[in-house]
Amino acid sequence: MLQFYYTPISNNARRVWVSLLEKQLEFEPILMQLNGDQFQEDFLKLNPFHHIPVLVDDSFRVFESLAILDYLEAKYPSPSLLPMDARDIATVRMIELVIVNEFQPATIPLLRQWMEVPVEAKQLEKTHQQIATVLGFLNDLLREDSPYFMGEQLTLADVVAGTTIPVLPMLGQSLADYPKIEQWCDRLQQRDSWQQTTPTPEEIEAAKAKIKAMVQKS
Ligand SMILES: N[C@@H](CCC(=O)N[C@@H](CS)C(=O)NCC(=O)O)C(=O)O
Repeated sequence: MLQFYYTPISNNARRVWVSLLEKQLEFEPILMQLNGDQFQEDFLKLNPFHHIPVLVDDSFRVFESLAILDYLEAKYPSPSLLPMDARDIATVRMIELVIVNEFQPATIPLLRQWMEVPVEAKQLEKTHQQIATVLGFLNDLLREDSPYFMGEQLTLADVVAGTTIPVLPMLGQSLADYPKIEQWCDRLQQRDSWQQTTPTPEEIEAAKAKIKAMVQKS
């Protein structure tokens, strides 16, 4: 059976978790505390960079969340989370990479602020600009008459962006200026896979100290 190493408050892990659920795969969830357990010898054999998520499928292990999503799609193609058309495939990939390379790094100052770690006003202004650029880009790609980025089909674009963007209101960034994004977030939240993987307030509270240590290092 597939083994999935994760922690509940990780967006990087949640996108894999949602995909496993959407594909209705059986898997064994292995909860990591990230309190030092990621440096244990056995775990370092799975991922020498000591990060979750990790997926183990028989004798094969894969880490890096986007690589895991590619593996799941290729090995377990039904239901598919990728479109067929060349432009659509490229758009899905572009959204995934914008989230990972542009959006996630831009939110670190917001995480610091949320943890009551001092952040310079200039840095916050830059953060808000970067986030506005990402939100504008996503908002333009969503259509009023389609539930998801690729129309009726839920794809990895929704999975990756839709497990990351909804944290913004918790970090003090309203989505009110982006009604299509707000509606899309609400729509995703109605899916079982989103409901099952939404961190509870208790899990968020318990994770705060770890997040604080992480943002202070970054
Ligand atoms: N690029 C990696 C990032 C993974 C990552 O940063 N995971 C964090 C949790 S969100 C982690 O395991 N941190 C523990 C550590 O670095 O020791 C991916 O997409 O899978």
